Amino acid sequence: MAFIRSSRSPWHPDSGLQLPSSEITPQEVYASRRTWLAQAALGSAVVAGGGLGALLNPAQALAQGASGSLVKRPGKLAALPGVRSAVPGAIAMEKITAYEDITTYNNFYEFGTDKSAPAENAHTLRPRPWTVSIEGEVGKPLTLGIDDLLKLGAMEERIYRLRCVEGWSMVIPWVGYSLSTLIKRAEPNSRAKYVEFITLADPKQMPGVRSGVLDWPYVEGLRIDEAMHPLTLMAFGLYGEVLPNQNGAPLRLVVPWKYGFKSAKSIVKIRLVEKEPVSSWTKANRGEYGFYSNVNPKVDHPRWSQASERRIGEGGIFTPRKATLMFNGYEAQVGQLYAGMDLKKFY
Ligand SMILES: Nc1nc2c(c(=O)[nH]1)N[C@H]1C(S)=C(S)[C@@H](COP(=O)(O)O)O[C@H]1N2
Ligand SMILES: [Mo]
Repeated sequence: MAFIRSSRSPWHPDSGLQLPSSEITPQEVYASRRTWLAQAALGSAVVAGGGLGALLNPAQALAQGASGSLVKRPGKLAALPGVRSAVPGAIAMEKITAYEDITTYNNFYEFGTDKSAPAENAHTLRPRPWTVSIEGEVGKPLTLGIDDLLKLGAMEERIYRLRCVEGWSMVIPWVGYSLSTLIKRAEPNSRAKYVEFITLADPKQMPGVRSGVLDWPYVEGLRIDEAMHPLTLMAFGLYGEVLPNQNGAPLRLVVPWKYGFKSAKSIVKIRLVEKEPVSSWTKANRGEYGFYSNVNPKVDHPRWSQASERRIGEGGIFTPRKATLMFNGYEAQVGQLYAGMDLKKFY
């Protein structure tokens, strides 16, 4: 049974989270408030010493001190221990999508192209044992096992919007740490301008890779500054528990300001490279899926508008669509990465 212990509980002035009041007892609220006050002091100390000061406002600084998961664990999979709060700006003030929706409406073409196929088929994926190698333009090439990867950084809960290029979205409470924590270990050299992510493509575990729908393995890429941005998450879990297979177990990328396909699942290799990597989706259709693929309501997909989105789990076809936000709502944090770039050309 997970308790709600966080600065974002209902008394918090800018809480937008919809926590059912039945889940919060007065004792928990009291305990939470004390934790919050204690952690707030700690939070500002961390902030003063860290490199993130410029991104902070006071409410965010307080939020940074939260400890424990904001969401109630579904109790389906193993809990991830020691979950703490997020980096500034990493909590969407919106209703969190239900676990059921997050885990049954998926894109993971290695298990089939229907939205329900990953949940139905991904039981054959074996998330253990698992290794990830980091290679290329690095001083210290590394291969790490999943247990070492889990211990490499402090586990943070980050409630991010996920916006698929197809026009739907969710709000997902991921658990993980900044990708930069992992990449720094390999000591990238000055030629490391981009990062390429290579995912598992094993036909024995993944029936979909026998189809030619994409060029396997699924490959994605980021510019090095995008990869090192504090919001870029190496996710190991969601809803306080390890990742369900269909969501990219045992570890997947989450880049919240880009269309969902940039967030590669079930990663086995990370390569630091000099040239812009060609992702599987760009290879499949260069005109429709660019390297940057930043969420942008003003740049339409060739076949549909990107101005609005359908929030999964919130109503049916008669429910009004939500306006899509520039950089998926993370413009304050990431906008400066693209200063001076023509975002219509570099989509
Ligand atoms: N390896 C791999 N990663 C992938 C995909 C995929 O098909 N294979 N689909 C992408 C797309 S299009 C989206 S929208 C997100 C969906 O993540 P979710 O199912 O956890 O919501 O995963 C991305 N990562
Ligand atoms: Mo997507």
